[in-house]
Amino acid sequence: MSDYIEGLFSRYGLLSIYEKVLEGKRLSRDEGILLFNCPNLNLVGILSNIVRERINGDKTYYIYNQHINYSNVCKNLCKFCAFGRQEGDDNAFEMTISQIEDEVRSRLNEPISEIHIVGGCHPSLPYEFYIEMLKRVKAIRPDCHIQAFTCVEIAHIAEVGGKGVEETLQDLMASGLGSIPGGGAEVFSKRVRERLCPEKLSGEAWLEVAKTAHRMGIASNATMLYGHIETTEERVDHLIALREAQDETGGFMCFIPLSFHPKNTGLSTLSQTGGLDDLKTIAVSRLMLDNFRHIKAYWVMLGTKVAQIALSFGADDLDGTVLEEKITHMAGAETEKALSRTEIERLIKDANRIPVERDTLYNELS
Ligand code: V47
Repeated sequence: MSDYIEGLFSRYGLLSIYEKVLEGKRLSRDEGILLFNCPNLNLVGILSNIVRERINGDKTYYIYNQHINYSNVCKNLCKFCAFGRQEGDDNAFEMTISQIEDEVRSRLNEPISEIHIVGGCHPSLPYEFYIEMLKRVKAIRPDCHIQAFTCVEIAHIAEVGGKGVEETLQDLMASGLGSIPGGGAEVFSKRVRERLCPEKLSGEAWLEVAKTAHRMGIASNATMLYGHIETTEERVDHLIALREAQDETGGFMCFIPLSFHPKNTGLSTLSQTGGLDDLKTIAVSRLMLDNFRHIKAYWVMLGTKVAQIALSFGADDLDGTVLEEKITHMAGAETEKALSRTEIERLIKDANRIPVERDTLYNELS
């Protein structure tokens, strides 16, 4: 390391973290907070890039996927969400199974490997709807992996069916569920949840659903919604709770920090996160989550420009082609709604990384 860089690490109190990162040692809560508070983004980026390249080299993963949001009707109505609606509201929608089938059929000519299905916690859709939806999608595209229902939805579907989480997961798996996306984690802090989403599943319960799934052999992702009212300490505690859960089960594939989009939400007076916070959050996540293999820069929320730079700040995954995303765009995102395979590959190559198309479980496709 040059004297100049060493001087900088020393000036910002990061020398011991640098040594720990080189030795592959676990970082503490205080070190996580120090990294978030470090005003020199480049230094945090250098540290995160060491871990990124040690785990994934130059590889940058993406997937050819399709998103389906089957309904925005939700009993939780979280303050940060522009997507959820009460039953009967003007903009409320719920797709019928045959509309969902049509949406899947409309892209049969594309080499999609994953169908990502999420919605609100609908108060009146019956248990059988979820089972039937999976079965019909799987019947049309048996080759596709279905990643569906956040841990919050799984707990809700279980409640609707009057069943336990394990039995519900067994039923969903038997109907075509392959894995679980990372949404609904928000920030686990009780303080934040009481203020922003008091009706929602607690952080502890979210983690319990994820760990139950992992023990049954169902892999899942994890997210953190940042850039609203959470403190730095609450971000770090969220990451540590995920790290501890991962120590127990090893079932998380990927972590996705989600930048808060305030438009049309109950928090619309807040500003959107800046590129600096976005990159630092990705970098610190990479450094704290030493037992997660993948960190995703979700371009739908970050925009393609920040997502591309994030590939040097810890991220090794760009998600995918995504078409018809509603959750972020209803919250005012002005980012693209879909990217072609060529566009994603160009973004990755221009960042001097190697594009690798993957399936949901991170098997490399040719
Ligand atoms: O659970 C809601 C978040 C999530 C807003 O697992 C918002 O690979 C920003 O989890 N601004 C859904 N975020 C999206 C999600 C996801 C996306 C892509 C890939 C994966 C994966 C998971 O979006 C929600 C919530 O945490 N959200 N409202 C908002 N205004």
